[in-house]
Amino acid sequence: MVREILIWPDPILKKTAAPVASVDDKVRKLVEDMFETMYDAEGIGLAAPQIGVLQRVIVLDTRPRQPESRPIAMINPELLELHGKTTYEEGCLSIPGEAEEVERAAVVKVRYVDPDGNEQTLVADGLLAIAIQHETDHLNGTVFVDHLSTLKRELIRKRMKRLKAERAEVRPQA
Ligand code: GNR
Ligand code: NI
Repeated sequence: MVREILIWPDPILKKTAAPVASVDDKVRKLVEDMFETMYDAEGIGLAAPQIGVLQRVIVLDTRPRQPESRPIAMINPELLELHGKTTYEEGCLSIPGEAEEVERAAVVKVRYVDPDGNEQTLVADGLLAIAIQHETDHLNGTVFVDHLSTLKRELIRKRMKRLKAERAEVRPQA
């Protein structure tokens, strides 16, 4: 099921998500909904808080720009190592139409539990490394505009306020 994606600023997007206690069918259904929602919105990643679920679950698929990649679901991801620096023009499905350069680590080592309940570790670079950091930020109540200057962030806040007002006019019941 495609779920609705929250638009920033939203109080849910500022909260810290809770660890998943056990990987059961309910979590697997959440992962399925998150992949459907991410592909529907043509994103390369999605974090559970973006659909209003405050649990530490993210999905990723950077194949549009890294063909050697594959869909990945991470439960309780933990960044173990960060190496180097890179900048990339980031966007966010919760901040539509905005894109700004953000500095991140170039390479990350991440430990997570997969939907079968098995612990995994992955070393990632390129866009996947950036997306992992962008998604783990969401689990900690942070979005990419929190890495920008106050001036840029407040301009984007105004544009999102206008976007929300326009959407409310077009879909009064939503
Ligand atoms: O779809 C997305 N594209 C993207 C581009 C550059 C850096 C990060 C991202 S993640 C974003 C999807 C999203 O909002 N995930 O939380
Ligand atoms: Ni995002």
